[in-house]
Amino acid sequence: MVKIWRVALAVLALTPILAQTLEIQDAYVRGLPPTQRTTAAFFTVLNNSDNLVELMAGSSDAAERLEIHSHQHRNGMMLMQEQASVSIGAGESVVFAPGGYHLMLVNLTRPVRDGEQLSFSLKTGEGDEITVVAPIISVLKEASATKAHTGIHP
Ligand SMILES: [Cu+2]
Repeated sequence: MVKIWRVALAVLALTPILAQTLEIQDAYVRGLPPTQRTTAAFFTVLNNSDNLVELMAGSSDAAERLEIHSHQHRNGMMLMQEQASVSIGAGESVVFAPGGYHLMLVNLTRPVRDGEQLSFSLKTGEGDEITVVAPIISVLKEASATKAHTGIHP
């Protein structure tokens, strides 16, 4: 029993700290016709650590740059605003979803075809980086209620 415990500790010690801190769930990238230069990625981020984490955009080989955006309703208009970072409290999660926070992939360097995969990274204020491999799902397959609310752009 003691021996097994030691092995478990050794495995924990080898696990990258970031993997224990941030967990990305249900990630997908919106698939669009090849004429589109920009798309968005959606996911849920869990902060499993005991500290507040500042989440920031990383990079992707499928786009020139990544930006975190929020949506705000102001005077009946919906505005997208770039966010330098998103704060995630200890033990809390933040949902990136159509109509809310989203990760914009700006100036796509390749088509985002339904059924394929794409990788992008996210960074933390501490300088850690986490890479996410996400499926591309055509905008035509997203819930119709979501599309009616947001149009082709997130
Ligand atoms: Cu946006």
